[in-house]
Formats: sequence, structure tokens, C-alpha cells
Amino acid sequence: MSGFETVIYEKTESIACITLNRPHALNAFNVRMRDELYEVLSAIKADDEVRVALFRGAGDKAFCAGADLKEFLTAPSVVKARQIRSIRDLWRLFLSMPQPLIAALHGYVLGSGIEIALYCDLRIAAPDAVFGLPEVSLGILPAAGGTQTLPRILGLSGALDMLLTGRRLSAQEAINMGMVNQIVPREKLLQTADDLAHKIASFDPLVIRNAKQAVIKGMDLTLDQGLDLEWRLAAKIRES
Ligand code: CO8
Repeated sequence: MSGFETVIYEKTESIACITLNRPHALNAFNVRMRDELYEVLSAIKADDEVRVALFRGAGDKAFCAGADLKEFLTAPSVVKARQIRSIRDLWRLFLSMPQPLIAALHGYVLGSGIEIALYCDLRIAAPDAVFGLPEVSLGILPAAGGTQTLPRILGLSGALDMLLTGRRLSAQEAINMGMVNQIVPREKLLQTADDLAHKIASFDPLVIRNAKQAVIKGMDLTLDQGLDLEWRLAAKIRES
């Protein structure tokens, strides 16, 4: 797949790599990026060869500095936005991805940027990563899932701390709060993420996909229901 303007999609063996590619605007998320990510994720989801997908940001300064605020000022009406979301709901697509997603994070990881990272299953950060949801200071609510994904990862108090104050977290705070899995020197970020992707890709993909499903779906179930789910998925694998 090629010809995208805002993302770079590369597939090497069983690893897909998606680079948010608007470095001049700190990889701000615009409508074009939404559409291109939708296309790329749809292709990855349907591609059984892909075992792991890796997200990164182009340039030195940011993974993604949030929604494109310049474009937001010229946004279509709420009705139009709702129509588009019902046709191509990128955030539900993220949530439905069967393959593990890894985010390699550096620099600014703000607004929609952190919301993309929160849909990933593993987050590796460089020491310069800065995390924040500045939406309240802009007079809006996070609308790419942040109010729902953040408490599932940070717990209630950490999520409310970030959401209500808009304060930014350093990489160290983010790892202390459980938002990132590891911090590695900037120059080792991509290699570490790639090594992790290869390690996961070396396991049986059916097992990995079902392990992910058990955990992600189980989060929304009672423990009792979760145990049933786990049993069903484990049986499916045994039978295969
Ligand atoms: N949108 C558009 N352009 C941006 C954005 C952005 N979010 N962030 C940075 N840029 C551009 C700047 O305008 C600048 O462009 P130019 O060189 O042409 O002037 C270039 O990127 C470099 O940025 P700075 O010079 O500002 O770099 P600094 O290092 O001085 O500052 C900051 C970095 C602190 C990240 C600063 O750029 C900043 O505060 N950016 C905005 C961050 C922000 O508030 N993002 C929005 C979060 S809210 C969100 O994502 C939820 C959804 C909101 C609306 C939904 C609509 C779709």
C-alpha cells in the first residue's frame, strides 16, 4: 500500500509499521490522516500475514501533538461529523484490531495522539515523551475514546487527574502510573519496539490473537463471565 500523504505504511514479513507522517505539524491528526489510518488499519485487520502492528511518529519532536487545531477551526458541522463517524469509525476499528498493536512514543503525545497510543496494547516511550489530554483547556471533551480508554489503563484517579486538569506527564510519571511498559533511550526506541514486535510475532498467531481478545473483551465482563470467555477461547485453541 502506498500513495498516502499523512502516513507511511510498511510491511516487513509479519510486522506492519505505520508512521504518522506530518512532522512539519508535529504529526497533528487531520481528516486526511483519519481516512488514511482507516484504510491502513482495515487492510491490516484483513491481512492474516500481519502478526503485529507498530505505530510511530515521524520527525524528532512528536509522536502526535493531537488533532490538527488549524483544520479544526474549519471543521464541518456536528451533523456531518456524526455522519462520517458512522461510516468510518476509526476508533472502533482500533478497538477491534485482532493483532497486538505497539506504540513507540517520543516527544509530544497529546490529545488524539495519546488516544491513538491508548488503543495500542503495549507502549514504549523515549525519556523525552510528554503525555497529555489538553481538551478541557480547549473547551472540549476528548472524543477519540480517551475518557474510556484512560481509566481502563490508569485507573480512575490517574485518569481523572489527567482529564480534569489537562496536566502533562513525563515519561517517568507515565511509567510510574502504568501507562507505558518501558522507557528506553531515544536512539533505541524503534529497535526496541521492532524487537518486541518480532518476539510477539514469533509465537503462534492464533494464541496471541486469542490472548489479546481474552484480556480486552474480559475487561468489560464480570470475573465470572471473563472466566467463561477464557475457557471458550482456550478450548478453541485446543481444538485447532
Ligand atoms: N495542530 C496543528 N498544527 C500543530 C499542532 C496541532 N495540534 N501542534 C503543533 N502544530 C504545528 C505548529 O503550528 C507549528 O507549525 P508552524 O511551524 O507552521 O508554525 C509546528 O507544528 C511546530 O509547533 P510549535 O512551533 O508550536 O512547537 P513547540 O515546540 O513550540 O510547541 C507544542 C509544541 C507544545 C506541542 C505546541 O505545538 C502545542 O501546544 N500544540 C498544540 C497541542 C494541542 O493542544 N493539541 C490538540 C489536543 S486536543 C485533541 O487532540 C482533541 C481533539 C480536538 C479537536 C478535534 C477535532 C478534530
